[in-house]
Amino acid sequence: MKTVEFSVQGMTCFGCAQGVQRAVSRHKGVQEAIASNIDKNVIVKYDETLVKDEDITHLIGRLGYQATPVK
Ligand SMILES: [Cu+2]
Repeated sequence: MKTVEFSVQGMTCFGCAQGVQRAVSRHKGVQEAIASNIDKNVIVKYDETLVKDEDITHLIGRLGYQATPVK
């Protein structure tokens, strides 16, 4: 398991964060996702044999937000 913080541009309210959190949580290999419109991020715990950072950034991108892994 790996935990990565992604900074996310464009989540302007709690509803945005909830939508991102729900979608990322449901992605295969993701154990937990916690999104915050206040911190403008989502913290994702996932199995790195099933998911890559890029899969998460693409998923969030399809929802209309720009995500970048924080190294
Ligand atoms: Cu919103």
